[in-house]
Parts: sequence; C-alpha cells; structure tokens
Amino acid sequence: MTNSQSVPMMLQKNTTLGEFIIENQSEFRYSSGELSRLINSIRLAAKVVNHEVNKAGLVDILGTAGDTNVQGEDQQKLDVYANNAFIKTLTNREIVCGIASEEEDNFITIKGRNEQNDNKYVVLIDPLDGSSNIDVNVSVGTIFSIYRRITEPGTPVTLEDFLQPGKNQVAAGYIIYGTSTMIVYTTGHGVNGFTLNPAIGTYYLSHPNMKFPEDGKIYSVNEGNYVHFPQGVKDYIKYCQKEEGDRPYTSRYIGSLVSDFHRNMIKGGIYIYPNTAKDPNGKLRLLYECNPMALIAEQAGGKASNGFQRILDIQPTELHQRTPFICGSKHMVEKAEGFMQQHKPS
Ligand code: P6P
Repeated sequence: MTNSQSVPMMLQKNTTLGEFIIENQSEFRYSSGELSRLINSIRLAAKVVNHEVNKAGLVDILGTAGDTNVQGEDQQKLDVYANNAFIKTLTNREIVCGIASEEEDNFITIKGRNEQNDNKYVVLIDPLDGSSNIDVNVSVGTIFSIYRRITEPGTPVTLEDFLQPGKNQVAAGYIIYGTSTMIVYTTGHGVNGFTLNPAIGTYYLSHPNMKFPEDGKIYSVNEGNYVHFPQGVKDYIKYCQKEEGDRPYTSRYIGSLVSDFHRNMIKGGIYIYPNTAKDPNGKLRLLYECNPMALIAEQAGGKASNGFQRILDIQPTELHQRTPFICGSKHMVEKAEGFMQQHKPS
C-alpha cells in the first residue's frame, strides 16, 4: 500500500481534476493560468456532452442531423450537439482566439471582450470521434489539441496558427464516453486520467502517470480492408497472426479510435489505420485526431508514425488533411515500421 505521504498531492488518487490543474499550474512554462482555465472549459464541455451521450437512446437525438460534414460523412445529431457544446464553452472563456473542428469547414475566429484577437491559444477538436457507433451504444470520444498561436495577439488569427506540427502542441487529450467517462490529457509532463463521478459531477484522478507498455499482444486494424493495405502492413498483420513465440496476438477493433487507443494504452497494443488505394492518405485526420493521440502516446512512452515519419514531425498543409496512422506500444510500432520500410514507396 503506497503511503499517501510519499505520493505527491497531484498524483494522489483522491485528487480532483480541479485540484490537479491547480497543483500542476506552476509546471506549465506559460503559467499564467490561461491553460488551466482552458482545460477547465474542456472539463465542463465534456460533462455537458457526456450527459447527452448517456441518454442518447432515450430521447430523439439519435440518427443523423440531415447534413454532412466537410468529410462528406453523415453528421449524427450528437456530432452537431458536441461540436456546438465545445465551441460555446471554449468561446465563453476568453482564452481561445480560434477553433478548428472536424465538423466545421473552416476555422472559427473568436474575439475577446474588446472585440480584439488578444487570446493566445487555438484549439482543434474532433468533437465526437467514432460517432458511427452512437446508434449501437458503443463507446465514442472527443479528441482535443491545443497550441499557442503563432501570430501576434491582437492581430487576426490565421490558418498558420492551426497548421503547426504536432510537436508544438502545448496540451492534448481525449474524453472517452464509455462504461465510465474519463478525461485523459497531457500538458507535456506525462499523461493522467480522470474518471467522472456522475453522482456529483466531479472528475477524480483514477489513472495517474499513465504509461504505454513497451510491448503488447493486441493489434487493432480493420481487417476488412486487408486486400487494399500496403504490402508492409499485410506482412505485419500476418506476423501478428503467426503461431510463434508469444504470438498469435489478439485482434481487437472497436471502430472508435479513442476506445481502441485507451485499451491499448492500458493493456499494451498497436492501432493501425493505413493508407489504401481508395484513401491514399488513410482516413484519420492529422490535426485533430492523430497529432493529439500521438502526443499522448509519446508522453506515455509509446510511439506514433505514418510508418516512415514521426507523426508529430509532419508539417501540416491543410486543415482536414489525413495521414496513415500507426500508434501504440513502442516495440510493436517499431516492428510494424520495419515491415513497412521493406516496401518504402518510391
Ligand atoms: P473504419 C471513426 O470514424 C474513426 O475516425 C476512428 O474513430 C475509428 O478508429 C475509424 O474511423 C474507424 O474507421 O473505416 O474502420 O470504420
């Protein structure tokens, strides 16, 4: 039993998210309190969305909103609800100068009280990832990514503020609306997970200092697309399935990135969404899915690449650009990269 005196307050499991943010404020090099207020606003929005997600089956909020997003995907009503909830909450806190969302064609400029662009942070979100699972009651999630703006405060926010490589993120995290609702995030000093006590609406530090096991026995990939995968990915999948040593591995694929990632981070595993002939850059979006998950993975000792390049080093060129994504236990990602690099595209 760990003596509670030996564990810093900020990692004691009865710590609330609010106490943790205050305890960690001094760690953040821009410790002006704005990032803390920003994380707090995400915490509030997550509670609002959680309430709707958890009763989705009870009210007429299922089904599509009758519209499609910039990705050409049917917008689920909860997608729209979640998008609006996060935008509203982030707008009200006078901290953010711009928001980019999977559900918005272009970024949104947010002006401060004095109608100036004085706020320092931009936020990129996938408000409800895995939303195709909503109607079948499978876990979904929110993914967020936070940068300091590049342009001068007081000047209009520009696309340049959003098209930063993932290594520039000052914070990233996800909310998983599963059997319990959790917020998992990093500000560059490790990864911590907080579980919501719905009875009192408070998040408690339930998973301090989360670490990706270096090895694992779970691989997550949509094998329905196998015939369209690059040869290196096919070779890695066959490696996972071969009766040899600690293999075959177990195949687990929920169809919800946040859920597959979260399980793999706790148990050890690898998630792969490769490019195919139909989707030459894969399906997942670099800015508000892969970059935040890659930062969390690396902060927890894992790895994330496109098979050839570290995700966090990719210089974005478009807001909704996609990338092949391999992420998880360090040794598993390295093994998959080895197979892929035997068939490096010319
Ligand atoms: P497929 C959900 O739409 C998502 O972006 C991820 O959450 C998930 O892992 C993936 O796409 C599922 O895609 O093509 O396997 O259904």
